[in-house]
Parts: sequence; structure tokens; C-alpha cells
Amino acid sequence: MKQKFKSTLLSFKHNIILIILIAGGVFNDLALRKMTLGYAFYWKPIVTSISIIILISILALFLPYRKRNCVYISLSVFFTLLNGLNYLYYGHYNSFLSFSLVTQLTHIKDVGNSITKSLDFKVLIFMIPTIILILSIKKLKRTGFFDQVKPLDRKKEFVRPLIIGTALLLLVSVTLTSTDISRLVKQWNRPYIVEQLGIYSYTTADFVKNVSSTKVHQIEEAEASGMIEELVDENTNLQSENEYKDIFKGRDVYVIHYESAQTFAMEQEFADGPVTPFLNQMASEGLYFENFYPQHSVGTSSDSEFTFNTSLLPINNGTVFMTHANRDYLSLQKLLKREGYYSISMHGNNGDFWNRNIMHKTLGYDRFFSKNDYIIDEEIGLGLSDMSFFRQSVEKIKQVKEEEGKPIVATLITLTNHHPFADVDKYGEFNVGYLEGTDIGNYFKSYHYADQALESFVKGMDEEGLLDNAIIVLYGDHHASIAKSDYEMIYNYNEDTGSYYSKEDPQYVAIDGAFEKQLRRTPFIIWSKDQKVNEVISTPMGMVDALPTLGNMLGIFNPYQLGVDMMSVEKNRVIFSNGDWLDEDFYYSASSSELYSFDSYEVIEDADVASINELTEGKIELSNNIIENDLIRIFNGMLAENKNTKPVREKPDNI
Ligand code: GP9
Ligand code: MN
Repeated sequence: MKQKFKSTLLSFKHNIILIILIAGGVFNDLALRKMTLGYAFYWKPIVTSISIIILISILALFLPYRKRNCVYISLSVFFTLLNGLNYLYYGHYNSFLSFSLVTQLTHIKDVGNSITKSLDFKVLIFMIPTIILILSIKKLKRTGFFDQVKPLDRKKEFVRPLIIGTALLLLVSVTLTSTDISRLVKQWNRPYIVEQLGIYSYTTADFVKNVSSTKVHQIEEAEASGMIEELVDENTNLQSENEYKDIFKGRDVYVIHYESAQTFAMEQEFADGPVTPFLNQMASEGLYFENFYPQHSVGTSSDSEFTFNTSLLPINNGTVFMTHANRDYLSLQKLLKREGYYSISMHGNNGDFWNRNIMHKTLGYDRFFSKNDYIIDEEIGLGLSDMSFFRQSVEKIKQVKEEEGKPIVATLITLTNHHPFADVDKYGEFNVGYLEGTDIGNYFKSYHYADQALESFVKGMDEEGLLDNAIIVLYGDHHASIAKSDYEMIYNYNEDTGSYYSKEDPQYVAIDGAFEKQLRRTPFIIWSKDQKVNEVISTPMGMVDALPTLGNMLGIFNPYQLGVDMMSVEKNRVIFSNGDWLDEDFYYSASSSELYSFDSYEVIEDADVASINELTEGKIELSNNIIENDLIRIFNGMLAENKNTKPVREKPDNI
């Protein structure tokens, strides 16, 4: 017994640096989960992290004892970087880093600038374990500790950590549900994997997935043809025959991709008036979808562009604009070109950002006006100011219209209202009262600026007579990365008392779950000068539903669409590529596996969830398959011409 205790003590002493490494690695993982997802103390990620660090550290055993410290320090630095970078990335994208992003390095450089401008110094926490490890090694070296430790049996040295590491891993794996395993394999839901198994397991699984999927996953041709045929049939059967059909046929279409425009801000008002008076006016004069949700993944702007134009969900292994730009897609631009349109895109930033130079060709744009085509006479935030961008764009549109003599579809991608909203001096005067100096206050100032720029565009276009036979379609591309603490200042701060409501206060609103999801809504508006349609639609809709809805009004139809025409459905379910979904009653969060009621904002139980999840996953998988396996190219010629006319249908439920 005594002997055993002595040997354990010896082994403990022998491995003291390894133990410090493990403790530091686990600390960093805990800190990351606490600082991103909000909860950390759960046994599975802790045990998995310990086992993974033990298994990786076996590498050091190939070196003589005294030289192993170099490996341990390198590993600790790696853990610091891994956790630190993931922390910064999460702050920006609400997700974790993936090896698939390696193909997006040029973009990461630009976004990196935006991240460093708003550098969060809490990231330094992740350095603590490495500092402790280095100091401990130094101290022990000084006392001659490493010279005194007696060598252990070589065989035992390898076998012990192998057994312990594997046993711990097995212990966790037997507790995994089939959902856990499927999520680990598919990697749709990165926050869920990190929450359940920690950052090291997620990174390992992501690495394995990316290495193994460099060869495109090929599905059987028969399976592929079945899948797409079913989708085409279903879409053709449901093709709308409503009163909105063709109402805007032949009109010019100006799509405004409105950067970081959130819906909640449209309701905010300060001493100088509403944040977005002009946008609100457009909403009241046009067709306004007040429960519109962007469905982007880590590709943010680019994902929204993709989904708006194709009615497909963004891929969740990579970013379509970067990693799947060489596929065939049926887009708004291609469909309108069949009707004789000329199609252009316009953006004041570098044309390579988000690989737009390539991807805009893939989407079928005839011409892309990017930074090089504009005079950079005023810069705010990421580049050319929206005011100047719009002013110059009106001129370009006028010229293109004259040159081409055809109807035109133009996408204008704005830039100024982009995180970190730091160029406050250039936004002009807009008093945000007690929010002065806060991030959310600066967001409102920036949004107010973007609203004035929008107004100048509409007025400028009108003065040129370019709106007489046109529509403007506007969508907010995604939420603005505003911290919860900033939302608290709006919803839980009592200006009169100068304090926050306590959780017990009836006025208190929890900024999480269904409420937080609703905050991420962005506006979607179809507007025309003659106010031909003037309605507010409250049925929840996603970005995939934009093309079917707009398409019906323009007399075009995309048989590969995943969305529905909102003017033909009473109910709708919005699906997100990470497995989340929502309808008018509920919001399901795939990362926490919780169902929230939109009524009470409480977590509730519902027996149907499993079957809805299955449908949701089926749709996500279908979208991924279409993109990954280039199914549209394969079946492009397959659409039978006589499938276009179908009987009039009553408004069905898309559920
Ligand atoms: C940059 C712009 C921003 O050109 O579209 O992209 P985002 O960071 O919002 O994805
Ligand atoms: Mn954007």
C-alpha cells in the first residue's frame, strides 16, 4: 500500500508540468465557454478536454525528460491562441473558428481589422495559463527539480496516459445521444459541440471533417435526381396564383442590401426623432414584412446575398461565396435576364471582399461596380461612405439605363453601418440621450446616417425619373453584433431612477431565447413610388422566402427554391442552417435544445419538437446537397416545360 502511494507520488512529481498544462488547458476552455456561451461548469467538456490534452501530450514522451518542457510550452501557447482567437471570432460571428475558413484568409484580414478596432482586452485572460506554466518551469529549473526527478519505467510512461486518456474519452462517448453524435459529425451547430464537449473536441472533430471532406462528398446519381425532382415537383405544385402575380412585371428592380439594419431600431426614438425616419416611411408606403429573419451562417453579408438571390440556405461547412463559388445556381439575376433584363451589382468596398468578383459572375450579374469604379471622396468606417456611394451609383445607373436600353436589376450593397460603429464624428448630429458614448448609441447614430443616405438615394433616383417604372426592394442583411449588455440599456434600464430593473421586476425583460432571436429581425420591404402595394405582413419569414415572394410579383419562378411566396401562405416555419427554427408560436434553439414560446418567452415542452427537428434537418441537408454536389448544374435541363400551370390554391400552411 505504502509502495503504491509512493509510486503515485513519484509519478505525480514526475508529471507536474503536464498537470499544470492540463489544468491551464481546462481553465482556458472553461473561460471560453463562460465568456461566449455563458455557462461553463458541466462535466462532459471538462473530462473530454482533460482526455484530449493527455492524449496530445503523449507527443512529448518521445523526447528525453528534460526536453519535454518545450513541447508543453508550445502546447500551452497553442491552447492560448486557440481559445483567444475563438473568443474574438465568437464576438463577431457568434460561432467558433473552423478549418474551412482557411480558404477565406483574404477576407479574414479585412474582418480582422474590424475585430482589432474593437479589440476586447478580456482576451488576455487566455494567456494566464501559459504565463503560469513558464514561471513554474523557470522556478523548478532554478531549484534543480528536473535534475533530481528519477526516470520512470519507459513502457509505463506511455501506457498510463494512453489508458487514462482513452478511458476518459470512452466514458464521455457512452453518454452521447444520437443527436450529439450526428451534430458532431455534421458540424452544423458549432456552439452546441463546444458547449457539450469543449473547444478541443470541437477543433479535433472540425479538423477531421475538413481533412476528410477535401474530396467532395458524392451522392449517388439516382439519389440526387430523386431529391431534386421532388423539390421541383413540390415547388411547381405550390406555384402561386395570387393577386400579386406579375404586378411588377417588367419594372426596374433596385435591391438594397442594407448593412446591419435591425428591425428593433426602427421603433427607437430620441430627442431628435426616430432613428430611421425614412426607412419607416418606406415601410409604411410599401409592402413591409415585419417578422423577417436573415438566415446567414458564418458568411454573414455574403450568405445573405446568396440566400436572397437563390432561395437556398447558406452551406454550413464553409461559406458558399468562398468555397462553393464554382457551382451553378439559379438566381434572381439569371431569371430576370431571361426576361430581357440587364443586371448589375454595386458596392463601395474592394471587389475581392467575400470573393464577390468571382461569385457575382456565378450569380449572373452582367457587371459589378466595386471600389475601383468609385471615386473614394469620403470614407467612413470600412470605406466609401454610403452618401457618396449612393450619389455616384445614381449616376452609374442612369448611364447603364441609357446604354443598355433594357429593364435593369441592380443590387446596391451598403457599407457604412458596419460594426464597430466607431466613426461617430462622421455620422452627423443625432442625439441618443442617455445612450451617448455607448456601442448601441453609436449604432443608432450610424443607422441614422445610413437612413439619411437611403433617403438621398431615393430622392436622387426620383429626380432622375428612375423610379417611375421601378421597385425598390430592401433587406437588412444581418444583425449588428450588439452585446447583450447594450440591449439591457434599452430594455431593462430605468432612466428615471438611473438603475436597471431587477429580475423580479415585472418590467424586466430577459435578453435571451425567443426575445433575443426576435431582436435579430431585419426589415424586408418591397416599395414602389406609386404605392401599388401597401400592407404589413406579420407571418414570420426567412431570407429564403424573399425570392419566391418577389419573383411572383415580377413574373419569374425558381423551381429550386427552398422558400415560399409569403403572399400565398398563412403560416410559415423559418429554418436556420445551424438547426434552429421558428414559427409564429415557437422558437427552437438547437444549441441549447430548448423550445421557447413567443407568447411568454418561457422555455416550454412540446411533443412535436422531435418530428419538426427531423423535417428541419432534412431541409438543411437538401440545401447542403444541392450546393455541395452541384445538383442544379446536373439537373438544369430537367425542368419540364409543361409544369408551369397549376390550379389556383387557397392560402396553405407552409408547416
Ligand atoms: C464588406 C461588407 C461587410 O464588403 O459587405 O461584410 P460583413 O462583415 O457584414 O459580412
Ligand atoms: Mn453585412
